Amino acid sequence: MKLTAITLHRIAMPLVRPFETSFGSQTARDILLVHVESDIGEGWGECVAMADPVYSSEYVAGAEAVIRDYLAPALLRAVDVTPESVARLLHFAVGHRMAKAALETAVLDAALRATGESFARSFGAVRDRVDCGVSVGIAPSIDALLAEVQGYVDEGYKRIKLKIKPGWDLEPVRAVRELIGDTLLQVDANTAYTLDDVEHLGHLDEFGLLLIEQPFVEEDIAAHVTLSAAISTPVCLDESIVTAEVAADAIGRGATSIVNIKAGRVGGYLEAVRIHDVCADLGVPVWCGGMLETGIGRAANVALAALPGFTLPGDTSGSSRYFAEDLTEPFVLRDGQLDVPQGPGSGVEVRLDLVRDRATREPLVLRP
Ligand code: SMG
Ligand code: MG
Repeated sequence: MKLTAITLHRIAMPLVRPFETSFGSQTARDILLVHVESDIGEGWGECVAMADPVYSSEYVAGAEAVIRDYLAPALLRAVDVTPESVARLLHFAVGHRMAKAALETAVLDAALRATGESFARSFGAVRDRVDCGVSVGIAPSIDALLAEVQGYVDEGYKRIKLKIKPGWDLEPVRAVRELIGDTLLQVDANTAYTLDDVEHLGHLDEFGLLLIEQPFVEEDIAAHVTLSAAISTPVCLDESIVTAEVAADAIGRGATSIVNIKAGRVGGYLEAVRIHDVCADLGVPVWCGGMLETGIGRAANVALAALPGFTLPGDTSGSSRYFAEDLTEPFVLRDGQLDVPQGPGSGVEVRLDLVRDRATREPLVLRP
């Protein structure tokens, strides 16, 4: 396709409740949407970068700047853009995977809408509904945490994930385990621990957790090898896994026995599918992570989670867990599952009225 315009929308979406992790609390999602127009039609991508560079080095204003100044001009200059060529055309810029993923997803959406194929079919999905978990932030008290978890269990979520950090780990995990019986339970530290905490983290073994996600800093694969050998709870990498090669390496070294896949973190859905394939070849289960996406990003995540290797419930919760009103038709949890969109491209329609109402500035239109 020949791209004729790339429009960057910046919008604010209030969260239904604050979401606190080991790196801070957020009450609203500051979102960058990418809209591409081309000679074959249009498509949307959602950039998953957070407002601040605290989950990873990327942040939303930085993603917007690198798209505006470097990435979009490269795609607008190209005579022919395909979903498969986006990564190659953007390879000159180091990193910025979330920014690149948003562009690649928008191009993929446009390409598939033109042929009538869904994300799910194009990725290789094998199911039309996916099991869903929910990520529960650090709470003001154990009682508040238990009330929130009970609400999610009542809604039907198939797995609970608790955010942990030093000082908020064994006690909340014990309390939640007692509350939910044998419902699947896992924890996510978002890099908050160090090797000095290996013995302490070993006490998590008594709670029968599915996994512990990213306890140590993303560059330190070796520390995760040490922890994996020291505890029986499976270690799962999130932040560290940025390419299929890194995934294969970390698995080979015994750093991770389960992998969290987020398309934004790895530069797009094509690389995400490659990571799925590498993990499947190595017999490593994967699950779909989340970045508090609106329905636009969620549609693609749910399609990805329908691939055969995604054998654990994802952080693919219903729209109501995040927003009072979503940017698409809401994703509604039914029996702990979400339906995989089957329409062309992402299969969802963007509510342009809401994109306009929630805009924090005028859309930025970039042309060849
Ligand atoms: O989308 O439900 C969601 C959030 C899932 O916990 C979640 N994501 O490290 O896995 C993770 C975090 C990253 C974002 S925290 C602000
Ligand atoms: Mg995580």
